[in-house]
Amino acid sequence: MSRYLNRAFFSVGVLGIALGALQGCKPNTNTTAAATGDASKSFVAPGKYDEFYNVVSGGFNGQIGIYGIPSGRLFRIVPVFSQSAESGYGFSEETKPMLNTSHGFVPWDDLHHIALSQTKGEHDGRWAFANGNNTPRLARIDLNTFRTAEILEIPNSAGNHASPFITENSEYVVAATRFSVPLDDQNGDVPINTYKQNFKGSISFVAVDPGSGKMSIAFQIRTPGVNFDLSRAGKGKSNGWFFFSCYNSEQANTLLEVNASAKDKDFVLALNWKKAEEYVKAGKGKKQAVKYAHNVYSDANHSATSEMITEVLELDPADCPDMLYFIPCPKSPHGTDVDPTGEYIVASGKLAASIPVFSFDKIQKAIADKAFDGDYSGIPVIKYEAALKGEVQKPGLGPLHTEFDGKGNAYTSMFVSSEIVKWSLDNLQVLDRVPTYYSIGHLSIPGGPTAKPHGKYMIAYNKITKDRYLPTGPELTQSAQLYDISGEKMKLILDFPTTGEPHYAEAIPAALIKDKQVKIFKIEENAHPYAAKGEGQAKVERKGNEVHVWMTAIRSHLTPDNIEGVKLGDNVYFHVTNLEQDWDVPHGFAIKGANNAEILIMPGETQTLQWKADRVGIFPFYCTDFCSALHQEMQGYLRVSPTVSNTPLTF
Ligand code: K7E
Ligand code: RUQ
Ligand code: CUA
Repeated sequence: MSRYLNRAFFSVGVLGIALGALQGCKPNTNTTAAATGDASKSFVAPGKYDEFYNVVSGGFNGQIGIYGIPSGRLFRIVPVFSQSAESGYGFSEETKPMLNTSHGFVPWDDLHHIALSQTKGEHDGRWAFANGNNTPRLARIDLNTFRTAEILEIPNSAGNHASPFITENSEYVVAATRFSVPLDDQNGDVPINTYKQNFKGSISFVAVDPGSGKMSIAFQIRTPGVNFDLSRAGKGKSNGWFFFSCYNSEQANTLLEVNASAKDKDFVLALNWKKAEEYVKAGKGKKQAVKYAHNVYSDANHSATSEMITEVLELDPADCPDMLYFIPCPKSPHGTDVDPTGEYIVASGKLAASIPVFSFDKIQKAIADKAFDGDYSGIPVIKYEAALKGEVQKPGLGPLHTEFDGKGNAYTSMFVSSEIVKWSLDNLQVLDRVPTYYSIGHLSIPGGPTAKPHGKYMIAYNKITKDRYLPTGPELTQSAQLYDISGEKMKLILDFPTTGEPHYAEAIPAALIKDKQVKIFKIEENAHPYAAKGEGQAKVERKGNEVHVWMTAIRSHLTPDNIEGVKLGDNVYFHVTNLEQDWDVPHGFAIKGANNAEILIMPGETQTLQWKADRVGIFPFYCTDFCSALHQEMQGYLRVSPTVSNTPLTF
């Protein structure tokens, strides 16, 4: 969410109280005991491992950061929707197709949420899913390689924010659009003020293949033109349902900060997806012509393919009764979270003074009794009181997101009052509160969204970091804070910087994935068409004005290392195979005038760097990753001659 949200609070004045003092986002600046913490609880001695891997969204850097908990140490940046000059992802010929979309090559996105795969409501350590909020996309990251394995574009969407929330057996990840828009197969050239007639919302159910993890859009549900914000799947007793927060039930198309906050209540949408599956089986779906990209990376071929898909199956709620229900929810709900038992649905109205907690049992009863308050665009609206367990009173200002410790407690982040509030799911009483520095967005407890949270730690992802770190010009580092939640009181134990702007994160016990990591790719299994599986296979060939180099890398030389006969204007493709079969021995490759960054090649892998011969002369190339005492010797030369020259191609 926007770091400027609190400004909206002031201009709208919805809370009707003097919040001006908070404008600097420093409600708790007496940096004494409360602001510092007992760092010894986060200490991981040199040479020791962390207890958890933390998979952290990178926001507008389009990447994911992998950190250790409790140390807060950064292990890896996984590029997902962004090109990475460090690894060559999105620059190499093999990975470029990953960033294909119906709009062409889109090498950036805004990544907000993480969902780790689950079996029976618990983490199974196979995949992480992440959303692209800008050009609507979903990604799957393989937790054995920590690489992006798949990217699926979402049609009929424009801002994939309510995504990628996952069902308890990873049957589906959802993707609901934040912006309602005219449908893709209609002429979108309509006046914006015809929003109410022409703009629609959509929720995609993306099926996950239980074996390979491959994603496909099973069906889409067309909805009224609200804005979907966040979501969670039901679990346990509520498995089979999804809950979405929606704002802008006013269906405003301008000045949303005022016009989308006009009504006292927006909605939580309760969606019965088992019912939706039945409707699909019964043939209620209609095929709609659309266009979206599906990109898959193959570890055997060491390359990605991109396919354009032209159809989606659409369910219209008008043909599908008993599938969708709206539940009124105080002003502009943001997070919607489901407790570990699946009974409680917690919705956080950013502009509301209390937190409503809905009961799944009561929702079921309300549906059976038809305890409705009319409808919204033909969808029944359940009476607020009929669905409500109760409200958490005076929790703080600007509730956003809630996580659970599995011991009957909930923890809600408060953006405006910069704090985390712990409360009891049983009696809805506030039990404790701690300041965050400052303006917290998401919070995360390892296993917090599963049926079996691990408790112990809680991490706050803050939007503003003034005065917590050495300053670095106008832009300050992003900041996370780690709390010990093993006792009754929450205790701050660490500040750690993060990259990008983290939104959600999910941590998983190290034991679930640490011993399953891929260490090398077997050279004999390398099915890349340009692999040179030994130095004897190294060669250079010309195809028109393309020059293909089958190159090998092994400590400490590149083969071939002298190439002549390249002509001005040629496109040179360096297909570099790393012949090493030892863990942690990548080689890198770059050439002067690198127009496509560099590539980093893992043992047994082949990656291709395209390079344009833009002038006559000698061009050095070399290994970019320090690989042995003779790393600096791992180099070569390429000669570029004029177009008319007779220099033969030699290597
Ligand atoms: Cu609250 Cu995009 Cu999940 Cu950020 S959203 S905070
Ligand atoms: S070399 S160890 Cu450029 Cu001194 Cu790096
Ligand atoms: Cu290979 Cu440095």
